[in-house]
Amino acid sequence: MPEPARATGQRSVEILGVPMDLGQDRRGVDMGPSAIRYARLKSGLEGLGYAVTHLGNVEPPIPELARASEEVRHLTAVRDVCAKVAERAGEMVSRGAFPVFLGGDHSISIGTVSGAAGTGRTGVIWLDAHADYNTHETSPSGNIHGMPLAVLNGRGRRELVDIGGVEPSVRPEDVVILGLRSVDVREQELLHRDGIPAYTMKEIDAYGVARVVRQALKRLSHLDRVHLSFDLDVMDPDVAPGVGTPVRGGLTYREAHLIMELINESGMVTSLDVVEVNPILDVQNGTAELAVELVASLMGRRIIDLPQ
Ligand SMILES: [Mn+2]
Repeated sequence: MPEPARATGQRSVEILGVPMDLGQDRRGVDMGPSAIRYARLKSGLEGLGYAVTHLGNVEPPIPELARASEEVRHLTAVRDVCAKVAERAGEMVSRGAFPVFLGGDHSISIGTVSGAAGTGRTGVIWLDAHADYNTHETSPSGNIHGMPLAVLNGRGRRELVDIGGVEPSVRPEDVVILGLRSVDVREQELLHRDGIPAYTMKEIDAYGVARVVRQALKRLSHLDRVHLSFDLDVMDPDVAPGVGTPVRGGLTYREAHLIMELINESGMVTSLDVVEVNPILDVQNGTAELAVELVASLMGRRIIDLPQ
């Protein structure tokens, strides 16, 4: 297994789209990968020194053809797609590339994270307004995009938990949630029971984003690989209107850039999801453009290059 690729330039980045919209109710996130590519993700990364390869998409069935009459909506289809994504993720990591996965709704992370974790112990930063820690038993909606972090921690339907070959895919001490501001009651119970640390918007408001991010990263400093799962709904809807499940009171433009820059400086992140961009709800592709800008900060863009 090669050294994990870090966000330091001069490495290869591989981009895989997963236009999945089966994990939730609103159409449009299936166009997320196109919108993000159209916002010049590839040239942005090339400008930072990366060799960038498009790997195309893992295509889910359209909702009209997927079997919907399951207790957990579209369970079989989501499972099949995530299993394929996990396989691709494992290959990308094994090649020594830095994988970037474009969603699609957040259910794709069941595949991306479990696939990365199949190659070695992997931590997770879950940047999200929601905890995504429901199971089929606690979920008010039955939508899988509200479940992926619980699944990765071994909770929920077996068909999902066993994807990627390592069970559970992650350990509670290897996970942090950042930007949280909307949690269901039973979901909160599960988070407490499993001891998953969550840094909410309250902590960010009270202590400032830099302190919170540094503390979160310190919790993961024992790890060699960390996956960043970036749900655009962590942003305030004023700056990122094109998401399926907006919640007021999110990150500002500047806070988000600072988070990405601090994560870059840590050199810890080795793979990335960009999920929940919904062009139908967006304004002139602004949310996808914001996503690309933030990915550039994560991957090393600086306002100015200072001599060392
Ligand atoms: Mn999410």
